[in-house]
Amino acid sequence: MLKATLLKATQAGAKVLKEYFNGTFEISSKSTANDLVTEADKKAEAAILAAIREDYPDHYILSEETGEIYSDSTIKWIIDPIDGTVNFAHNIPLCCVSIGVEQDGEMILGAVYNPIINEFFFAQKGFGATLNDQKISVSKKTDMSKACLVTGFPYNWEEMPNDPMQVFERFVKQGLPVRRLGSAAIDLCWVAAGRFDGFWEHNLNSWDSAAGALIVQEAGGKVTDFEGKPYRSSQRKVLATNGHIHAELLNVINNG
Ligand code: 2AM
Ligand code: CA
Ligand code: CA
Ligand code: CA
Repeated sequence: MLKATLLKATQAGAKVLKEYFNGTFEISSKSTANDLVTEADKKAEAAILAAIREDYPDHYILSEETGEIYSDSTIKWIIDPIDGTVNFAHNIPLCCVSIGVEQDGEMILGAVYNPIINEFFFAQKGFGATLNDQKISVSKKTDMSKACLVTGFPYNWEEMPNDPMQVFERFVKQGLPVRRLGSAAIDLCWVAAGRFDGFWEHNLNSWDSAAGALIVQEAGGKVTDFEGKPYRSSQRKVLATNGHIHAELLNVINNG
């Protein structure tokens, strides 16, 4: 069963995070000095892939450190072995395993587990979202001026529409609290749990958002790109809210 395999794979990855957290491990840089990968990312990924392969040897896999393992299966596993690697490398307990399962282009299962503070988020399409087996819902806030928001910034800075710094500035200048945790998957789950009312980020990869986006939707929230189009795992720009303040946030992102 897909769900059982997802849970098993998430636990296998999380076990590695827990073992390595606060310890000593090898850290290397990828594209830039702060584009990090640690021994733990690789070990967690290996454990996750082994758990999936044991049950489904021929499913399509997309995982951050390994890349794409192509197959013509309709099931695609979208994996971030550690989301929040920079936090992890600095002993900041905001990091997680994030695994989403997509079928024919639609997210059907998502799990995000932060084993350091023991928060396990899960969603199955049509069955709601949970945190440690308790049902969760997005916030009820309808007034953007009272919202608490979270965002993340791209690492490889480049010219792009809706310049991230200007978008950030527009919200901050309106006096809104905007947080920056450093893990997009956790940001999304915290929107799902109603801690934040909205999240946006400009340049995400599918493994950052796939599981979290389904968790937000199943918690009653809304996830789109910056044009307001429904979430697809391939999109780079992601806006996730409780639904009530979605249009207002889109407006600030696009128009100032
Ligand atoms: P990661 O920890 O898996 O790399 C926060 O803004 C998000 O950006 C996180 O989900 C983080 O995922 C991702 N991120 C961190 N460093 C990055 C980099 N150098 N390039 C692209 N994404 C990065
Ligand atoms: Ca990374
Ligand atoms: Ca990530
Ligand atoms: Ca990662």
